Amino acid sequence: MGLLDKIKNGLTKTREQILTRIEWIFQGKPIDEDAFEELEEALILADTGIETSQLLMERLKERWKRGHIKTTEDIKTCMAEELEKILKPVEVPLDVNSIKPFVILTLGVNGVGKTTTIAKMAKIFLDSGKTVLLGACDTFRAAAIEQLEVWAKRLNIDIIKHKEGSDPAAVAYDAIKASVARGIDVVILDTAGRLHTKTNLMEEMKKIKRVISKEIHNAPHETLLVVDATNGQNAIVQAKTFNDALGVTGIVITKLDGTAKGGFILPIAHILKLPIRYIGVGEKFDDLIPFTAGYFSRAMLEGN
Ligand SMILES: Nc1nc2c(ncn2[C@@H]2O[C@H](COP(=O)(O)OP(=O)(O)OP(=O)(O)O)[C@@H](O)[C@H]2O)c(=O)[nH]1
Ligand SMILES: [Mg+2]
Repeated sequence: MGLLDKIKNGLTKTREQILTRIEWIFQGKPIDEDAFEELEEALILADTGIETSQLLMERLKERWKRGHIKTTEDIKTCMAEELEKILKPVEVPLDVNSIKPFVILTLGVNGVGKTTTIAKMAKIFLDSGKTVLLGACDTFRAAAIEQLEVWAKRLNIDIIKHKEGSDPAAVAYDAIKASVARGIDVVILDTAGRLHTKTNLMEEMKKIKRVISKEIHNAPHETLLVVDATNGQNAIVQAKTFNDALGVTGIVITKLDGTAKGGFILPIAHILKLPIRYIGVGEKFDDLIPFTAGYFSRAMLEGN
């Protein structure tokens, strides 16, 4: 399956909801201001956010007034084009080539898909010829360390771990030391899924960052936040909180395959303006895909 088809497949629920709405709103009626208003409401329901939905509709109405939109097909095409314009600025691929070791600190609340995403990213880097080391900084529960170990075994790469309950920053320190000593290209640190509302846990993440930056100037080179698409608007709140506390440099959006809330990517792009590095559309290794605005927009609006 090609990348576009994979994304289309993953975005089926979101797309179906939007397309059904478009058909329903515009079917058998002339296209008028009221119809655009209804479409705006439908977008808000698809977690596109009020501000972003308004912007999108303004742009669509402008194009309608200029005579670009005469059919529902025109609406889909123009909407995909406007979506792409909003998403384009956050299409910034993660480049791990310039620095060695390139340190990635992975963050996110409970169960969003951090550990799985780390394994998928490791596979992408390995496939491009890099050496990869994992750091098990989620010491919150023993199962978390074991889970990362299972992935490392499957990928045939090393993992740095301590015992359950030990200091996550100490694991990070050892992982950095080991990656320098072993000449590793990319080191990826897993962290505990913590509630962002508990300040002491944010402090723990800050401590990890401090320890890393003392060992390698400018590290972590990527502070990567993982958010779960099924959380919709709540994922945006998480992104704001993590960004304010820790300075997020990139986002991965997981579980787009399980939700009709894919529209929440728009406020992430338009309001938070954080680079979207990858999107997750399933549980398998090759279900993590580099984000591109063009493919994503087409997958949201183009039928199969
Ligand atoms: N459908 C789907 N499932 C996913 C995706 N990414 C991760 N998952 C699943 O989400 C569940 C949680 O993933 P983990 O990687 O353990 O999440 P985590 O953030 O590390 O969780 P904690 O360590 O408990 O905080 C697993 O069952 C994954 O297979 C995705 O893109 N699509
Ligand atoms: Mg985990």
